[in-house]
Amino acid sequence: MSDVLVQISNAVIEGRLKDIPDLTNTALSSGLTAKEILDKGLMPGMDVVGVEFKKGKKFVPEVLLSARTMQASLGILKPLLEQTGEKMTGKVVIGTVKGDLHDIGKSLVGMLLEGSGFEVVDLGKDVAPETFIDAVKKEKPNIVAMSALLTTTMRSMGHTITVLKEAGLRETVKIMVGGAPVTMDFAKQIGADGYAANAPAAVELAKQFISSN
Ligand code: B12
Repeated sequence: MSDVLVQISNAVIEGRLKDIPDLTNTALSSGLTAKEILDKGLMPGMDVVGVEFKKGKKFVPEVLLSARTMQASLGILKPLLEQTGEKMTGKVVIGTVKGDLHDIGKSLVGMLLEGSGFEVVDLGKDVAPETFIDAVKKEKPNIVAMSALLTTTMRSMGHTITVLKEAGLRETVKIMVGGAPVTMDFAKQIGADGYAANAPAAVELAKQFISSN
């Protein structure tokens, strides 16, 4: 593999934010396409980060730094990917549900999804069901991802699914839920399509959703 792609992977793994713009530009001027840099540099780097996080070898601040490094490169690559009409893996609308201000885990999930080639529309925190609905209408995502950290706000996930059903949009998307108090049982109870316990598992689930479509 090209040396600069290995350097890009390593910069992501080590969270070397300040090195990534130069490396990305070097890769582009050496003739590599934006898609090659994404698929063979950034994604393999984020894969390693995901595995190390799962094993407990990396912690949240390090993962966030790696995700920011990847995002800085994506900032350069995105306009080029759009120009060439390259398809992203899929589109995800993500947000922390109404009444809940915890957004660290949600952002981590969003960043890892982006690092895995998904287009991510982050609605932020305290997101009302109606805002999710509007985003589904406007963005036409493959997946809606909801986060809740409070036992009191978990219910808003179920309410959002009900409102999606009422709007006739439920069958247009796969729905995944997560956050510390959320469980697989709860996900089933409210009619979500899946639950993941952490960000790397959320990426795996999102990929499964896309490949089963
Ligand atoms: C940081 C924090 C805050 C910060 C949030 C800052 C921010 N910008 O997010 C602040 C100070 C604002 C805060 C406020 C409150 N907090 Co608070 N907070 C926490 C704390 C310490 C850490 C949460 C966190 O960021 N964890 C790190 C991230 C990376 O982990 P995570 O969120 O679980 O996300 C991972 C997974 O869950 C999963 N995941 C997350 N989202 C999603 C989504 C999908 C789709 C998928 C698939 C996966 C997934 O992947 C993530 C990455 O691996 C927790 C305690 C804890 N240990 O969890 C309490 C905690 C969540 N807070 C709690 C409480 C009570 C509150 C307050 C009510 C306190 C108060 N009295 O004011 C307020 C509520 C404000 C509100 N309306 O939301 C309680 C909740 C209790 C409960 N069972 O409901 C906790 C558990 C603390 C406790 N032990 O009492 N809090």
